[in-house]
Amino acid sequence: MAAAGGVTAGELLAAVWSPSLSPLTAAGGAVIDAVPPGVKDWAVSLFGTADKIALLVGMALVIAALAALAGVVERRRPFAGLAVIAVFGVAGVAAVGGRAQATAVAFALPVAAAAVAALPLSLLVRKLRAWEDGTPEPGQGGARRSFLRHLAGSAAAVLIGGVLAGLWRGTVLRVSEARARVVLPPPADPAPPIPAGAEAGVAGMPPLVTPASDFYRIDTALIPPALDPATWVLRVTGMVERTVELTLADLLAKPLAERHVTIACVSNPVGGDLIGTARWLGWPVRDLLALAGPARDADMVLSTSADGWTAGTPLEVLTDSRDALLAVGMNGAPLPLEHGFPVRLVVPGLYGYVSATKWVTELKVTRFAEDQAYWTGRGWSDHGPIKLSSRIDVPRSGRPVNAGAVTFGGVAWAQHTGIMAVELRVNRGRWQAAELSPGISTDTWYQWKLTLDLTPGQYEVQVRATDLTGRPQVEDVRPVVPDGATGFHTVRVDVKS
Ligand SMILES: Nc1nc2c(c(=O)[nH]1)N[C@H]1C(S)=C(S)[C@@H](COP(=O)(O)O)O[C@H]1N2
Ligand SMILES: [Mo]
Repeated sequence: MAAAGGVTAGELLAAVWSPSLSPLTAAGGAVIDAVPPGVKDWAVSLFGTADKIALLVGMALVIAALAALAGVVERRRPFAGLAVIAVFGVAGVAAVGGRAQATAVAFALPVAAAAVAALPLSLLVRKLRAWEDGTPEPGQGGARRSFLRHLAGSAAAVLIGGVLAGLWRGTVLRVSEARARVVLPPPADPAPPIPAGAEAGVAGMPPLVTPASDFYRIDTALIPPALDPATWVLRVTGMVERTVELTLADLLAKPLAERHVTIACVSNPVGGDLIGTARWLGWPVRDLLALAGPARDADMVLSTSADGWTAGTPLEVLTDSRDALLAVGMNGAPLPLEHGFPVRLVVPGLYGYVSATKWVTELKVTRFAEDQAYWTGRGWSDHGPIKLSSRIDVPRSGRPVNAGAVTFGGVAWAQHTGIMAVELRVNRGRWQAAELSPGISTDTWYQWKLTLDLTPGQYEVQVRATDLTGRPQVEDVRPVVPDGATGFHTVRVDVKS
């Protein structure tokens, strides 16, 4: 029962946090890899297409045998069985280590599973011993009844956990398969080419275009909603001449535009990494809104996600010439589940909390005076234009470097305005112009670099940017609440001789 509890807990946690690699699938994969080819062929010829089932049954038998051993030794000597459980955990970690999809979360799962298994093992064995040690009178049986009650309770928990894990895993797998079948049309309006030299070419800098797997994720969803693309609909409602309904097929048939856009979180501290650039494919929101015909006195669009989260975006920003997109693609693939599959909003120039609704299902045309979005009224401003900022990526703060030519590199952004200049200063000395790479567009971050000659010692290096209207970055240090942090990113550099 304890082993079943541990395995179920591991699978349940995996269903939520690591759908592509659970302890059981890792162990199964490890067994498949370890089996010599001859035995594999023999198994396939014996079980045919039932070879996966056979593997699972085999694993269940091995786990049951080890679990029985754990129970027997735990009954003889307290904690001895826990050692057997620990072996389970270590084997699970080793199995995860051999998998290509291994992540920190996946490594933690077998440990968590073993910890969960340890509890009922020691509890149930203690109850069992109490029952055995006592001299149970017929009809009395307090210890016996207590043992059986705990056994039944554990069984119920395992059953419920198992059903939940199976259902959730099934949904995620089904939606992942549906996502894999989504064919994105080529953009009618392709992304402008990335200008030569946009990559500053400094070793150790994050790439100009952030891979989806490295893209920061911020949302209130404990587990990302798994939406069936076949039944997804977006409704445009509120102060409009006519409500509009859009299916994914409708959306994919529209002339789509592809744009590089850098999105950022309002909670990104100065120098933080809650920011990333992707090539988004989508239909301009202004074209959708034009179909609906917003009322003259409307000034906000309240977008709602499948899980009830909302963002309030100025209507003007969604209808002006910028490419606010109803996005279906990220870096050439359908949106990942965590980034809003099947459809999200991407609005150049606004923090995510007022614009970037993932798993979007409704756009309500309304007024700021009438509707509040999720974070508005929770201490955050109802308007959230991204603040001009810059960051030093290389060298990393506190990482020692060799004396001589030290190359600094980083990014600067002022979405929809663009960057004119980036400067560095050492120990609050004079500002020195960095070499600014071209942005992909004014809607993306710009990379920059500057090589300084530094003698051994400790330095404080700061960066500041100026946008294309000539406005300098704000030096005043302000926190992320209520509408985004300001201040200069400052790093400490240790120059060794
Ligand atoms: N449905 C939903 N969409 C959401 C959020 C959310 O909590 N729920 N968070 C927003 C915030 S605060 C940010 S910064 C961006 C982050 O997008 P990403 O996770 O794709 O990087 O998503 C936005 N869209
Ligand atoms: Mo955010």
